[in-house]
Amino acid sequence: MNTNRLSKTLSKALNNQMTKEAHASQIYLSYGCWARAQGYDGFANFLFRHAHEERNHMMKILEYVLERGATISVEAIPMPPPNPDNIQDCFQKAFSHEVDNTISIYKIVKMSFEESDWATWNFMQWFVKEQTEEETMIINILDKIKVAGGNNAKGEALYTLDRDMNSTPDDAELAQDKTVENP
Ligand code: OFO
Repeated sequence: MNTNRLSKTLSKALNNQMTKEAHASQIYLSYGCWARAQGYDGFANFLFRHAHEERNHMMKILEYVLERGATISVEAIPMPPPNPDNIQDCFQKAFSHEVDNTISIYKIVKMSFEESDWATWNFMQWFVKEQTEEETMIINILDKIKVAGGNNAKGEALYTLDRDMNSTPDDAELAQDKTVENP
């Protein structure tokens, strides 16, 4: 009896996405190491926490594929890119990686829609929301870096921002959760 509930194409796309999430984790890990070496312990703390989150995303996809009766093939994770030039560059690059991942998530959503695989479509909605949160979160951090001097951020402004990053939440509040009392 065939208990596989995923098509070949979706199974492959989800497998690839799993590797992409693992790659995202390695990127944050690598940027975190770079930040720590620069003395930006707060930014490093944030980036390490985020590496952990991306690893969790990988695990969610792995669990889903197995739950649907398909198979997983654990593949090699590409090398993370070279170190950023400065803290603004670090988060600009992180933002580009997130946008690239969002595009990949949207492709799977589209594929599941075209195949009328509503279970996968529904599963992927969690990732759509997560990507919106992550993009928003990095945009917010980039705004703060800009206030602290952008590419030339240094001194007390950068020190304070770095210290605040230790307690920066892992997820941004989205527009749909805002109210007039709490804009
Ligand atoms: Fe997996 O959420 Fe970012 O990339």
